[in-house]
Amino acid sequence: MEKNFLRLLSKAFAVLLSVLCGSSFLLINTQAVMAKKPNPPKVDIFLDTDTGVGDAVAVAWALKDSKTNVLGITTVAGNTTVENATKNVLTLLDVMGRTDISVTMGASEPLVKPHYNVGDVIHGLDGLWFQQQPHDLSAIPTDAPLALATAASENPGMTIVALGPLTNIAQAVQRYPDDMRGVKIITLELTGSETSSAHSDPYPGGFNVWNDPDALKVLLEADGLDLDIYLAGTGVLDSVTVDSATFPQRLIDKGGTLGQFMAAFLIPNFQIATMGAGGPVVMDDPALTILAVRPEYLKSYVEGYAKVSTNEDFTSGQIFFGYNVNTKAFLLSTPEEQSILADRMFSDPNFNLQYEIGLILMRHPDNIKVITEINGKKIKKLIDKDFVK
Ligand SMILES: [Ca+2]
Repeated sequence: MEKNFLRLLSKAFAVLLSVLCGSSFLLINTQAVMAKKPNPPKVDIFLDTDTGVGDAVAVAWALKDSKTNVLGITTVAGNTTVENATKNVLTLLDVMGRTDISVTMGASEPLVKPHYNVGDVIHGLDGLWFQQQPHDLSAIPTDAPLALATAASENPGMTIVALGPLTNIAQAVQRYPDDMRGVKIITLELTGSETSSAHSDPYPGGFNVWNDPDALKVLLEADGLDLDIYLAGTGVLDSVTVDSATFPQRLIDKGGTLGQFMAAFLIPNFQIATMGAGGPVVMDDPALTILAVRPEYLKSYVEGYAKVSTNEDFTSGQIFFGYNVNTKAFLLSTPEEQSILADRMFSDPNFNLQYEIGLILMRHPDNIKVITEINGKKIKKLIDKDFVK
């Protein structure tokens, strides 16, 4: 009897133990499952684009990336007309089945300069090497500054990836300064590639800034708005390349419908970009977009004060960037003021050069961050991985 009781007791204890162990196992397992699938918050970006071949790849990458949330797209004249840029974006959204993304057609020409159609040479007459599908634009909203400002006010600290001339963004800052306060803007690019220095590149401030230097000027002079402007420095994106022959072929073989669509406009673009010679091609627009949503790949930048030439001559769009005391003071003062200081240095016994330079530097805070180093290898891998399975 006692034996039976003991046996029963030990059995009950065993059951209790197994239940306890089981439940704690369950508990641990639940925690493991919960730890396994944390929902990483997506990075919100707004795309402003003059699509354009490179832009199309960048927009496609952003829409495919699981960590990126595209708040909206505005279009601008640059690589092609704004109507073409808009139709090209709409074509891409159709191909990707992402017609849920809002598109607003923006500026048809720069703030001051006329729109030049030189981009046709590398993007084709429609801006996408004849891959554009017809679209009726009559129902597309046309107030891009309002679209940008609305998104900025609803998403404080929003990042705008500026893939085209900065016209829409400058107009948004002019019309809605309070909404645009604190916006982060990441854009191309100080000069061309490492093989074309500031002096040999035909577009000394990059094609987009050459297109609309007055728009960059508006942003650089937007005092008190705390704009956080990042500009890719000279050659800094040059390590992000794809091979002009194998990449389109792999898109065709393994990239599905989107891959075939992209290859159709990349092949002629790459032929022109390499002058038929083949070899690597820099993917600067996708690289810039990736930097906006993967800040860990942005290894270093230099903060300073910049001015842009708005002269209608060969300096148009050239960016002068000062990051040390001397260059900043030079950019922030006129030659007349510099002459007066030189005179006073030898005539005024109380003259204090450091104090005077300090006063000049206080005229304007730093207004730009120039990206100087990135993790190009990782970015390159990401482009390859996301388009070619
Ligand atoms: Ca562009």
